This record gives sequence, structure tokens and C-alpha cells, in this order.
Amino acid sequence: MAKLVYLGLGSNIGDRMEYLKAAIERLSRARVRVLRASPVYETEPVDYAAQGWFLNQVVEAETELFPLQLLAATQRIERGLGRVRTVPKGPRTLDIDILFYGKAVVRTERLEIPHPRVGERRFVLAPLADLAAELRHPVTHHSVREMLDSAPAATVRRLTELG
Ligand code: PH2
Ligand code: MG
Ligand code: MG
Repeated sequence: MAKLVYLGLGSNIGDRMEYLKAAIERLSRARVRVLRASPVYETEPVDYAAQGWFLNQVVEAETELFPLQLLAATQRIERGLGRVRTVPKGPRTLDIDILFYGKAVVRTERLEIPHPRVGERRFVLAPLADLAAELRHPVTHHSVREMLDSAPAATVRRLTELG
């Protein structure tokens, strides 16, 4: 059974827009059918502030992959696009985070779904709200719109239209 998933993309090194485009192409080739892509936002770095601004985007996709298979696919794409892990939460050519996987709740050492910080991050919630403002968090039952309304302040600027 295909599951509806939401993935958060982020890039703050090199040609950020090209990395987002390449990620979407590669996801489609990795059995992750991208249905819709949000506008791209330019966003202030959070958690680890001494790094460049990000481009962030969220995609809605359909996949038959199980959660850990999806994680492996996203990590393969990150590596393929030159990601090197140095500082946690530091600069990266491409980050792909699994935000939601249907209504599933996964809490393991390797993978947490929904993404543990989805409710606090404007750089995820703003593009996600463009696609699915009424989507509800399976644990807190808050909608994306509600989470965005109460998320801590951080600058996010929409750069493109809904694609
Ligand atoms: N990702 C992080 C840490 N901080 N800040 C912004 N604006 N966008 C990100 O994608 C981001 C971040 C860790 O994954
Ligand atoms: Mg991330
Ligand atoms: Mg990540």
C-alpha cells in the first residue's frame, strides 16, 4: 500500500536551488513519487547559527518503501549530492528529513517519525502549510497551521511560487 509522506529539504552550501531540484529528481528515481512541491523559502539558520542561510522546501510524495527503506533512500541521495557530515546541524549541501509518513509513529534510535522538531521549525512549517495546512500531527493532533501559529519566531521568506 502506497503511503503519503512529507519530506523536508534543506541546503545551505553551493548552488542551493540546484541541490533542491536534483533532490526531487533523484527521489522520483528512488521509488518516491513526488506529487507536489512547495514554494522554496530562504530561511535564517536555527540551532546552529554560525552558518549560511538555507533554502528550504517540502515535498508531498507517495511511496511503497517502508520507513527504514525510505530513510536509506534519502541518505543515499544526500551522499550522492555531496553531503559530508561534520558539525551536527551544521552546513550541508542537501538534507532530506522525513517529516510525516502517513499517520505512522516511529520512535527508534535510528529514525523518529514524525520528525521530532517538526512543530518548532518555521522553515519546515511554512512550506508544509502551503501544501497541507490542515494536516494533523498523529501524536499531538495539532494541525500544521496551529503549529506554525505558535512556532518560535525565525525569518522565513518565500522565494518561488507553488510548483
Ligand atoms: N536544518 C538544520 C538546522 N538548522 N535551519 C534552517 N533555516 N533550515 C534548515 O534546514 C536547518 C536549520 C538541521 O537539519
Ligand atoms: Mg534537518
Ligand atoms: Mg536530516
